[in-house]
Amino acid sequence: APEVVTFGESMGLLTAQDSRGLEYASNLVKSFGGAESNVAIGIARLGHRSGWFGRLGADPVGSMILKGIRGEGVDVSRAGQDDHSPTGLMLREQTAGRSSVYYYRTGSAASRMLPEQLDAAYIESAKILHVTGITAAISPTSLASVELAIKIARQSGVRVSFDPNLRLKLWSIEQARPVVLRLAEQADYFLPGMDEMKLLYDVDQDTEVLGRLVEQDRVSIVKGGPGLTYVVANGQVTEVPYYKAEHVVDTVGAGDAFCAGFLTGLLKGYDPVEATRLGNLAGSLVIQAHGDWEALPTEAQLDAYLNGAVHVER
Ligand code: KDG
Repeated sequence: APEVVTFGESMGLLTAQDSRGLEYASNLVKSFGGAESNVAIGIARLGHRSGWFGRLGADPVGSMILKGIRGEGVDVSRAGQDDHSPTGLMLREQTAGRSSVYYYRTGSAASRMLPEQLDAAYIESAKILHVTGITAAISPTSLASVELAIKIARQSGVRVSFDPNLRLKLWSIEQARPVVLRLAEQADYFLPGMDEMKLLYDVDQDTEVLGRLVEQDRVSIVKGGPGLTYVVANGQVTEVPYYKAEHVVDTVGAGDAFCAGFLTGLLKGYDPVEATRLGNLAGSLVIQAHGDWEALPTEAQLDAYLNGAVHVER
């Protein structure tokens, strides 16, 4: 059985290969992405068992995604393809250093997920359930599924990890705030970014965010401090510096890589600070290549990096 179970929407990803952007590009590169499947792939690459599920369309893009996630060693036995609704898509462009995404996911198969489709025994058999605010945002039934999955996990002693992953193209901050804060309260591990926390709490300073989190009875890991991640646990804040990334090419996926590294650290029995170091390292590696998950490190790559090995292949 998977050690970490996660679910959500994975979509086809088409990226413009032209610095003038999607309007002018003739060539788009095809891949897929989805915050939760990115995390599941990251955990599998780091040598632990993960499971991802979600609804996809019974269409070529859905089949590509299912095979892609399975091909990375993630258990997809609870995922399904629906005949009547399509796989969602996202289009992306990078122009003058700005990365923009356009979603085509309204009415997607994933957004039609129903709580009654959850396999409770599958969740109960995991050590950690990982969920995100994207799944909460895409539809009321999808939010109900997140809430039920958390309930199932808590009742059976499965730890709950929650990344708010605010996507303001999916809902407004006013809509997101109460839902995300309510879900965070039910998590053992809350994994937001500092920018997200400032929006959620409507404050300007890191210290204001940390001051509120430190009072709460859970482990909060706040990514995106000045060159560091804050670990808030047992009434204390610890700063864990980033690893230096030499060539940053695509920062999308950094948060998911962090989650994958952090959760893998927990599975290895690390404390939250040690697990955060692993998260930071995975994050710094994924942003040095294109794609949301393609450059997620394997266990061997991490070991080589930590041992300072310079790799020359010829
Ligand atoms: O974290 C990266 C994700 O944002 C990306 O893979 C797509 O899940 C996605 C979303 O909804 O934006």
